Amino acid sequence: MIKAAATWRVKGAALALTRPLIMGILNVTPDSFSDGGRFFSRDAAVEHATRMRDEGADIIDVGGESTRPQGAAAVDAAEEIRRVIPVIGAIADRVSGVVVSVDTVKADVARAAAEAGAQIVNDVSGFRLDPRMGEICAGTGAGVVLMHSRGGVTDMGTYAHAEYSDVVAEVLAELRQRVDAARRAGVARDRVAVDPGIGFAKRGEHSLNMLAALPALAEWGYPVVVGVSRKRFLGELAEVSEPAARVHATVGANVAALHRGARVFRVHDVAANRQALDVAWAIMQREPQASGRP
Ligand code: PMM
Repeated sequence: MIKAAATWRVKGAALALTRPLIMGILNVTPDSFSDGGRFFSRDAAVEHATRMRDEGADIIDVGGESTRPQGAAAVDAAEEIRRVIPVIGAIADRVSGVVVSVDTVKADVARAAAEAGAQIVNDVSGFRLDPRMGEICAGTGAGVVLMHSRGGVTDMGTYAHAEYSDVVAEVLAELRQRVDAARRAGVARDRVAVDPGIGFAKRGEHSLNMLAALPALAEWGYPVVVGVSRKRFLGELAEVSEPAARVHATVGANVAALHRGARVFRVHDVAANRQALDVAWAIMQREPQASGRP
């Protein structure tokens, strides 16, 4: 039996994990792989966040630096702040009923985001790339997502570091080190969530193995986040080359991940995932009836 966390504490709120949580993706990057440049203006970002909220998103994850596989461009902290802070401030002010998260690997961006209203820091490097991240997050009281990856922002989305002899054992060991580092820096246990980093330094078979192994990660007792949305391994499995057309593949992966212990789902297509996860969850809450009668 999986020993699931009941709540995830974030800055100023406690998120009940009594149903699957959806984190809607809002990339404010000119080069994001699947929605490149479309949500760059503040008003357009607020509009998109509002729509995701109305479709059932619990969290809006705002990111200003892409990790896309085909030549992600590193962004300095000043440029990233210029992109994400006005959007985070506007969502925090104008979109009620959602928690705002910042997708960044930089402590200066995390601090500015927390001041602008972000309640979660989602770090795809698991505090690996900026040693001040733990201290800043501990100080702000943010909830944190510690994701597994290898390499820097420009190559973590590639296969440059995708060499494993036992992917599950190695990813879990490396992620465990990130959790221990965050805890040592003072981040409270109930503010930590973990993410296996689907597609980050992982080929398709590695991502599938990590999704299959989610019960081992959920055993740690932290909420498990997964980000499969529109990713390349789904395109390979379902033979769909256009990322925006991978919604059905995404839903399939998320339902399987829910069943194996994931509780927070980072997605582009909120409505489809909300429907599917709510239905799958309702079925999972029932005991099997022995008689077979309706
Ligand atoms: N994937 C991307 C970006 N941020 N954060 C978490 N926690 N988990 C992920 O899997 C993840 C992430 C890359 O996807 P995008 O370019 O569509 O945002």
